Amino acid sequence: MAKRKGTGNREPRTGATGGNGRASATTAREPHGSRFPVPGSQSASARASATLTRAQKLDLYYWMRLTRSLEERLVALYRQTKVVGGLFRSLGQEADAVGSAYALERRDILSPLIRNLGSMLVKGATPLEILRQYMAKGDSPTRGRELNIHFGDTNRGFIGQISPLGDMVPVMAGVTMTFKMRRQDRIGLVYVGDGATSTGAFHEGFNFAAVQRLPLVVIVENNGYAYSTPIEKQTAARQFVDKAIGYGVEGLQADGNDVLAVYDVTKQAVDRARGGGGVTLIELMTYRRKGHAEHDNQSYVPPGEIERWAAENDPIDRYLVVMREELGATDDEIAAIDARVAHEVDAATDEAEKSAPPEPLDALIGVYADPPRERPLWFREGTERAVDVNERAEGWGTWQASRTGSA
Ligand SMILES: Cc1ncc(C[n+]2csc(CCOP(=O)(O)OP(=O)(O)O)c2C)c(N)n1
Ligand SMILES: [Mg+2]
Repeated sequence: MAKRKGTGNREPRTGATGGNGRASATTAREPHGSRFPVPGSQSASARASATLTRAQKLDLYYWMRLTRSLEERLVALYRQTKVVGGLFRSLGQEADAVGSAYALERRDILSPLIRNLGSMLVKGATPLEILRQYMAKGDSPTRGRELNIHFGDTNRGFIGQISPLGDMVPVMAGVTMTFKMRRQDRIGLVYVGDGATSTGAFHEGFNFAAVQRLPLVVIVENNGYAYSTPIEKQTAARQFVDKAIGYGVEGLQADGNDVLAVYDVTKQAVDRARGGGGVTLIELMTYRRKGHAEHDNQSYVPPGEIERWAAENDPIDRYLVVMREELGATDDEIAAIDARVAHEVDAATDEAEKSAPPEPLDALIGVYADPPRERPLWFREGTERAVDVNERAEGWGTWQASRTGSA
């Protein structure tokens, strides 16, 4: 009888586990009975996060809360039609981006995707930039020419993503190759979704980075879906971390909704890369609680699945338990962080709302070294004139003729 595959890799794991059977100094912890175990209930002494200060651990909460609140604000703006283009949420996945980016040094570079807003915030992107970018304002980082979080700043350590899935893997292979060739003590981190692992670009980039032993960490964020495609239809592999075997690199897997486990497993891979040990593939087990984008009604998701993850495995709810029980965080302390986040998001929204839309000529700036100056507004004089004067080939007849059908 054919073995049913796929469902096994939807179960969240606890902590970090070696995924490819190779010897690995992981922070492996035995799963216990609970389906969604509360983090921190295991021995924590071997964990890298054990060396984080209390303030740093509270910081992790701040970044996750900021990510969620900023996205919630974006939803409100989207419904007011103030967001231009799609809106992509990381609801329920905030721990992945935040915990992993937190394991990097300032000089390291990461390449985020649409669900990694939190990693950009950790790296220094501001809520104001994000809001202006989503609202396509003239003073947004890309002057209104690119949407959502498609912008980068190498000084702050995040590079601008492009949409074709998997393509950032070869890009980051190139980035980390420069680190290696220049003998710089820097590493790179690239995020991909489960869907992106099926692309040729992912394979080529990964293989190249592995062969060259580049200082690169590849995070596969397994959130169960690539648009409407569930992972059972994405891969015949039992789990994504198994792909590490084929590339000859270390593979690790962690509970992506446990921010400390994400930090631990990323720090382990980062340290290996920094020490010359090459690429690590990390599979983070999480769940996409919203549709691919705000317009997607998730009709393809089995009933109850989203609600179950929301009720039982929310990364912020889970971390609040850790904060209270292990860090002794008080209600007042938590409320103060929440209030700080609310204030920052409100202030950034007020500021972003004031910004003007881009000027038409902005479209040319940064594209041409010497942008054309003559008749800058020809395209605003009407489609008819624009087509006739600039595009209509001789022999096509006149505009008027094409409209009326006369020769
Ligand atoms: C090569 C390529 N094919 C298709 C698309 C359209 N597309 C954009 S996002 C997406 C789903 C991505 O799923 P996954 O990689 O799992 O990331 P997630 O959205 O779950 O974070 C698809 C199919 C694309 N951008 N690039
Ligand atoms: Mg996915």
